[in-house]
Amino acid sequence: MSMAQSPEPLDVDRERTRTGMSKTALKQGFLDNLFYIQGRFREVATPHDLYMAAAYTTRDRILERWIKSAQRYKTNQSRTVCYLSAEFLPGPHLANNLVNLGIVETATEAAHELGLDFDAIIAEEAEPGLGNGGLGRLAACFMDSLSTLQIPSIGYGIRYEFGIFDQTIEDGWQVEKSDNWLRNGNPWEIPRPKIRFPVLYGGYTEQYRDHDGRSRTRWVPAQIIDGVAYDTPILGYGVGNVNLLRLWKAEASESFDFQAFNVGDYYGAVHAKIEAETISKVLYPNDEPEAGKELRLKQQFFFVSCSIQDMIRLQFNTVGPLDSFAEKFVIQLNDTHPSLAIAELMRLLMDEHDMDWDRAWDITHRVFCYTNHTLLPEALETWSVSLFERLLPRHLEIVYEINRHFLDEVRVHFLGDEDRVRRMSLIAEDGERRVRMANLAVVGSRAVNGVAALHSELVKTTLFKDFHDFWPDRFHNVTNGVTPRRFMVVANPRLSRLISETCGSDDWIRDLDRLRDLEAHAMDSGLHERWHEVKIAAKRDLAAWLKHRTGVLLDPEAIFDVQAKRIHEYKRQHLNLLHIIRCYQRLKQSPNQDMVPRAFIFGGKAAPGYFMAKLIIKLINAVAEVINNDPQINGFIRVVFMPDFNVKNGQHLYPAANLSEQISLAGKEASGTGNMKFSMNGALTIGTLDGANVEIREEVGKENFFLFGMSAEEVSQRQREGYHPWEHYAKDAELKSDIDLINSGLFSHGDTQLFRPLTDRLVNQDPFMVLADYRAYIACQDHVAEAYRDHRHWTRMSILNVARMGKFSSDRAIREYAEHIWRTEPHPIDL
Ligand code: GPQ
Repeated sequence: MSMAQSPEPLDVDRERTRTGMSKTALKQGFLDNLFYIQGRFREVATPHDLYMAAAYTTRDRILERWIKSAQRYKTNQSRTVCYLSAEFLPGPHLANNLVNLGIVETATEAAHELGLDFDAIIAEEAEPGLGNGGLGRLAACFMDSLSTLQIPSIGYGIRYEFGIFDQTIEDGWQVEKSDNWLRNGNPWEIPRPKIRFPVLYGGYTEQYRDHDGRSRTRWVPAQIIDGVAYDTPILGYGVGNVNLLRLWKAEASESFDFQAFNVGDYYGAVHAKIEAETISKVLYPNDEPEAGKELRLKQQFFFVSCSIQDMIRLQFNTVGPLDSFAEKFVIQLNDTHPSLAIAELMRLLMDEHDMDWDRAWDITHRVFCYTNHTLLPEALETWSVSLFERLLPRHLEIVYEINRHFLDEVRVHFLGDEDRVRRMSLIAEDGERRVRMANLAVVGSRAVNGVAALHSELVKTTLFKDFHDFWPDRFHNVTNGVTPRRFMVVANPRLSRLISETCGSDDWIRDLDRLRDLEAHAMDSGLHERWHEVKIAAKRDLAAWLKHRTGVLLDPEAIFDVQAKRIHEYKRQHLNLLHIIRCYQRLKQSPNQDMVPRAFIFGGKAAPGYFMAKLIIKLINAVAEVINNDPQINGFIRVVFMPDFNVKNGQHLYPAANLSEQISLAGKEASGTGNMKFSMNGALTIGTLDGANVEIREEVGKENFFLFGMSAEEVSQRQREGYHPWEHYAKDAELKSDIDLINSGLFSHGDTQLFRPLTDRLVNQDPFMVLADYRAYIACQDHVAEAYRDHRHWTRMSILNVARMGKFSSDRAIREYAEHIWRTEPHPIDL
């Protein structure tokens, strides 16, 4: 039974005493939960017991609002945004929920009076790592903003039993450990064992005639698996609205099991259970390139099928007939991973709900919208037709039929242009036939958007040029944003307090444009002093954290120069490394030079099968080992790799950074969102004109941004002309000596071959033009160092960066989706 069917109105007074917000109520709730849920008394409670009691006490207070929201949404028949995403990276819930409930101070005091270490309780929570990086974190920021903006919504995804691996560093290499995040239980989720849908795979299709004599298709599957809903409440900031993150867990279908039992195959039945459960077992740890694995396609269809069936159930429960499905729902596809939903909705409408093709297509293409997150060709999903057919025979028929209708239209519009038809087809015919998921997503959606202005432009002019020629109005831009609740209020309470005091209100937390009020104080020396103190305090905290975990000691007075993101060649961590090696060589050559001390901090995971990315991690650690232990360097520069960068650990990083490294090759990073998180916390950016960097620079002013490198246009021109990296290597003596130093074996205990694959690739191919941008990068870094010497000027730039970050709130992004793409309205739930 869904919570939307709660039979009686709430007894508000009873709820208030049970879930009150006063300190006394919080203390009582906490002790009750420790006793009745954890079965513990104070003296024997473990830190984990204390965390669970705190989590349940917080959840109790959210549930009241959740049920109210569900009731209201149901009676209002409100239009609902369904955000389909194979990844969600919400980060630990407790601190964020306390912020959104507005009870951080009360809870801190309550904990203090109970003699508890509040920070330790918060730190106890495991990271729900159900995503790889930016795409999954964006989904979580959007969920926060949807609730805060009071827009009814459901996030649909997979409840992976194992999320993104935990990264440890051993002998400088990344080592992956499985992430058993559910080991100690998950107090935030509510299982809904009765919200369960069958998901079909394999088998064949057959034609039959229904009682009206119409020809119909039946899919006879070879396997049926159940998806069971697990719900996590997503509370908005300072509002009564609570939306739903509904994640599906795969279980063996009981009806299927029985068949095995009946023939006495008990062992086989249990085996089928295990096989069924593998579907939601583990997240694929590839960030951008696709693995193309059968299990991945099964996962995608699994969550998509459950989600569409759930929406149809909700449609019947609230509005009624399916004709208004596209008015009741809008489905946002977070990249192509859920784009099978287009074929699945068609199948359900036609095969299960008796619609003809035209009516079903009319609903389908009006309900879907698609966000593209990459232009990298290797990251564009395609599935071989033979695999697709084996797993989803009915969906292949539907894809062919969509394609036939679509290509007919193209042929009418572009008479005789068969080349164009070939390019636009949903099926790639060169070599092994493959289904192009991006083409399916564009054809099946009424709106397509990129994630930053530059990216959306490139989407129209390169990747989807043919589609843009055909349907110019279908294409939009919505620049990404991040939630200031998580990345400012939760991560950086000191800065948040200072901003609220300076602006005289905390309204900026829900209206980030209000940060502009800081500009009036940008020259105020009192503010400068406190701004500096806040940053230094965060740097001390980070230094202590890193010392404890890596043994490396950083000087809080040094520039904290941070690059934290997935390790990928296009993001160019190795360009950063070349600068570090340059600083090292300079210091070795003239030890007495007056260099500004720097701490180079890296964080990020490499896909386990991405050899070059793993070698980059090894090189970072190898360079760190030599520099940190060189007595001549004497701590002037330090290099450290933060192990296991994730949402939780990132919260230590953003507040402490002085310099944010956003140095991807122009045209390659669709948006980036770390760039926004750093800048919101007062870091200055060194970056290329890529992704959202372009707009960040526009907002903060070019005098407050360290720009270097080729533009996207210059990049494509250079590539057209023919790019020869070895010419840079041959001509630039410093560049040559930096690369030669890597090859000398200095960083690898004399092994001159270890890093050869990396240096050879740079000198011979350099697909991301590291060498072409090297000189400009070094020069720009020299400007950074000079600028840092002028503390007053630096602090002013830092304040202005924060003051001008309003645009990059995910609230602004969601408002744009709501207005231009979804056409949804807020439905406030009063407190
Ligand atoms: N992104 Cl296609 C991912 O994190 N994973 C992916 O599979 C794809 C894209 C990122 C992209 O690289 C960043 O530039 C964006 O800021 C981010 O998605 C969110 O849009």
